[in-house]
Amino acid sequence: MTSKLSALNEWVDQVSAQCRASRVHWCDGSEAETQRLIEQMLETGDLLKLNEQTHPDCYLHRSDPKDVARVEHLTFVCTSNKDDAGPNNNWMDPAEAHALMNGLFSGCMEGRTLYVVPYCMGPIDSPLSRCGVELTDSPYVVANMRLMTRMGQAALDRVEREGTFVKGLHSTGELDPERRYIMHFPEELSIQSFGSGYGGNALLGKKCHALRIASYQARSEGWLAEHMLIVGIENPAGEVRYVAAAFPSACGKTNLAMLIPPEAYREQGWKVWTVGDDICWLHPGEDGRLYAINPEAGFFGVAPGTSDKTNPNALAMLDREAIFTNVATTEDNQPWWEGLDDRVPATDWQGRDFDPKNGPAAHPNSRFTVSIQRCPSYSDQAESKAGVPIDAIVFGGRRASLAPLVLEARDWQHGVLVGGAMASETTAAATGQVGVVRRDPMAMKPFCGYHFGDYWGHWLALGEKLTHPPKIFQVNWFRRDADGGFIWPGFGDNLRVLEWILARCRGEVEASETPVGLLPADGDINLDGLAEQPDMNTLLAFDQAGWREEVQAIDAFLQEFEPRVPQALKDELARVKSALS
Ligand code: SAT
Ligand code: MN
Repeated sequence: MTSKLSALNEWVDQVSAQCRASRVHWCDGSEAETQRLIEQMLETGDLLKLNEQTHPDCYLHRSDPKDVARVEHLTFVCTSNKDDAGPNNNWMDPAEAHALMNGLFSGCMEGRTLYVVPYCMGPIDSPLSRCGVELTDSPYVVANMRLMTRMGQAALDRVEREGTFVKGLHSTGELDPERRYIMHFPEELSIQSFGSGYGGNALLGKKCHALRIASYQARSEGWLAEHMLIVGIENPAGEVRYVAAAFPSACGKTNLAMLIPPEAYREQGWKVWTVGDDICWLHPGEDGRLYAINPEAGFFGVAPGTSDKTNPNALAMLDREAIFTNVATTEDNQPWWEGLDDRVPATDWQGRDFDPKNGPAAHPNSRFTVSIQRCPSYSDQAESKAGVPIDAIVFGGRRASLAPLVLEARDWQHGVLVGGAMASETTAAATGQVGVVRRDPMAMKPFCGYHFGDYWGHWLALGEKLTHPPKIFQVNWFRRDADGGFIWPGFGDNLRVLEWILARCRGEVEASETPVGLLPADGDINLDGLAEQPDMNTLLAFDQAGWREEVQAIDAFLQEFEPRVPQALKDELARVKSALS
């Protein structure tokens, strides 16, 4: 393999010399390789074995306590023209960034093994998929990449065949937050990440490749790389319709992607099929529809709050062959997190004896990594080369007030405004304050690899090419009452909203018009079988005064992206504004 002179071999040689790696290991993705890596990590303490009886082949990783989330302030997009990165990204001049990173990488792998991790994002034989190679000194990253991507020999064969691939270089360095950078060079299709071992900072196939670099690549190639789950909804007639839905990190994408229908729905024959829970690549098909693939092969899900009640499918897949990061453990060494059940943990996420005075036992952003094939609702279309046809695109945020339970955009152009104006309360998935409302267009604020103005322009242009575009909706599961409690039950009951959405897509149900979009008419959201009737008047209220303020805020937000905001988007906002006045 190493004798074949290729761009890949040259790059591996150059990096291994620069980092002074002690060994180079080309990953084949085999079971035997994984077993060797795991044994080695058990020896070094990188992994701890969990209870073999209750959780066979499950491991716990405790990260450095200062390395537990994505670091948006240390994440850069390095384009030759600063304006191309846009106000939505931190920017650094590519030459400056390379000089900085060269300094950090120089000699950083002395005594360490450099792993060459070839991976494919998307079904291995799909023309919609794209490959990458991550060079890393972290065996934990290798083990996660094996679950999260199609990693190993087949991906390497495709890389050699195609010649082009995304080059990712990663080192945990000294895990020093002062020497930590996640750099993207979209014009070079490359990523360099130093100083963190955490998920989105280190598993480069995920946010770095499949969103930041891919969004940039998708723009020039005529497709979209989005922060969306993909779910198939099967009705009692046995027809499956696919929905792609964007929510910011830690807003329930994993739960929605594998929800269990309410009992009354199950009895009628409704089923839910999981294609993906985080990232979606959308390509226009020859029939004028939009087709989606999930570039990933596994889940990197938020553990806290996952329970038999909120997500039984997730629990079912987490009792075997999973890696847990920063969860707590029980006395008999089972993984545990807040919201799982009422047992009292023995050890917290930092390995200390559990003491509530130290805060939650599991880190609020603790995670599980598991193959999608272990999911009981795994879709038989998840490996489809052509992708699945999308009927509806859903944008969701976490908003205590104003945003109704569900709202339909009038058309694609209005839908782009609805997505572009999305706002949500921040969560523990990124370092920083939690619970502050911030604009998060299409849930892509941390992930769009180029200027948002150009991105919206690309969305609009793509929509024009679709003769059968999906309908676009906005949802909000997180409305709160005067006492601060959630009004909508959420979880499995979200299917009630998806049912309305799909009925709208098929023209089976009317909706009532407001200046900000279409709302369900009274009684059109099916509440049969709900123990408690939620306050639908509040959930579906149209608050004219509140929306007037909101459009002012949206207007001010869009201004930040001038002069690159598409005229059509401004026209759309002007239309909403005048309808509101
Ligand atoms: O960024 S991660 O992929 O680690 C998780 C997330 O924030 O969605
Ligand atoms: Mn995500």
